[in-house]
Amino acid sequence: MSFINKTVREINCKIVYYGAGLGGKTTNLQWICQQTGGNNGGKMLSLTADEDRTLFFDFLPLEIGKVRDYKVRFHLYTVPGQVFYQASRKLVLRGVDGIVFVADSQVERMDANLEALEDLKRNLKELGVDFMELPYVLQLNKRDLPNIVLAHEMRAQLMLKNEPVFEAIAKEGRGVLETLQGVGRQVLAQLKKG
Ligand SMILES: Nc1nc2c(ncn2[C@@H]2O[C@H](COP(=O)(O)OP(=O)(O)OP(=O)(O)O)[C@@H](O)[C@H]2O)c(=O)[nH]1
Ligand SMILES: [Mg+2]
Repeated sequence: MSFINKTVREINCKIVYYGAGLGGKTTNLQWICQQTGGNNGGKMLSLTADEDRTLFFDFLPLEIGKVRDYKVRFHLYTVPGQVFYQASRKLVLRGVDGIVFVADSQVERMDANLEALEDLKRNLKELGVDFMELPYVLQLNKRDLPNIVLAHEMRAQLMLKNEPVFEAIAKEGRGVLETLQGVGRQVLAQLKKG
């Protein structure tokens, strides 16, 4: 559901970082913003509450290049992971073109990851989005911490449809751009089809 402006020949694609609270969604965008700042990156807008928890969303526009003479821009968003921001998450998902699910690798966060996945599937269904057709990648974040679940166990529990999986340490920028490229490639492939 990319937004195509024929007059100025621009296409805006919406990519949403989804996942449980404190998983590292905002950290991913901060890293991307740092890496791209000034060049093809725009300014990052964050609406935060106490202790930097996302209140409504973060937003980062990125210029990607051209597809068939149209300038393509990715609009990166994060949702607020805290359970009680359910309504905001659904709003942010409106018109989504691709999703990065940021899973927290810590043993004690696996239940929260699973709950966030259920929440994602429910919201997409309510918005009438066909998840099986949607560009989607899974990121296993916080691989630097000691008490983490083995990657293959996380895959077994969290994978939904044979999606690409990326291990990451978002705090250090590891795996962050790979994850973005993973979902971006799928979004561009959909665009070219359309
Ligand atoms: N050790 C470690 N800490 C991380 C990593 N990525 C993020 N963090 C930390 O985890 C905390 C939460 O990160 P955020 O990016 O704010 O998490 P969020 O998913 O946006 O959280 P909400 O906005 O509440 O949904 C911060 O203190 C980050 O520095 C990582 O790979 N390793
Ligand atoms: Mg956040």
